[in-house]
Amino acid sequence: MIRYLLMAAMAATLSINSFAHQAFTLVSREVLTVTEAQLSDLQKHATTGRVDGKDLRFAERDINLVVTAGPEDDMLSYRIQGQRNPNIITPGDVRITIWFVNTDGDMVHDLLFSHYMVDFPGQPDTAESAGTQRIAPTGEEGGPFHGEKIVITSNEDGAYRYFCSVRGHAKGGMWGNILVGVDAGAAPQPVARSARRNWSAHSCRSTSARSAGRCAAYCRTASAYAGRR
Ligand SMILES: [Cu+2]
Repeated sequence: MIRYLLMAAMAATLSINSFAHQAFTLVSREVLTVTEAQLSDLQKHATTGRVDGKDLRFAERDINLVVTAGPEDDMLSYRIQGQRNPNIITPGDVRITIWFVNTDGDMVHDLLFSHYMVDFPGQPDTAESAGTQRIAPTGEEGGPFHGEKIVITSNEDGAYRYFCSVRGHAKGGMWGNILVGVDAGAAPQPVARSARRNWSAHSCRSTSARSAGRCAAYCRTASAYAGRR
């Protein structure tokens, strides 16, 4: 009986995955604790992107990033290569290893990647996102810091976002754009022309996803785009 239930559960999971659209897949996750010195060492070995205004552009398909959250004077933001919430621009079919470190003294943060392309509500929808778990704050000045090392791979070219799912954080500005295999020039807001084709490929077109109400807001945006074509 238990075996039967297990199989049924597995079948249900598989059928969900068959229509779910995840922009990124989480390949691995590893808990991390780093001192300030280790953090700066990690930063020295990260892949260097080309900074161009708000854009942080990478030529590699295999990228190492160090992402920190919440310096005390600007808590609801990320820093990558010294840039605040940069647009991460990568080639298609990318694999990104991320050392996410919470340098905030008293707030929990996470780092999620998804196809979220509407304004963030107080509590963002985390369905179909991939990223870290919520990481505890330092508690003490100067660390050691808590974090997570994750590896994610892109599933489809497109314009996506990274954000913090803690209530109020993304709405408060804790998010950025990530463009995979599409070049939108400056900040892609709204989604750049070249990325539009990805809307139609999205699972919101599937009745099951729509009726599950998983991405209603996303679908509204998608049809708004379709209407403007
Ligand atoms: Cu946060």
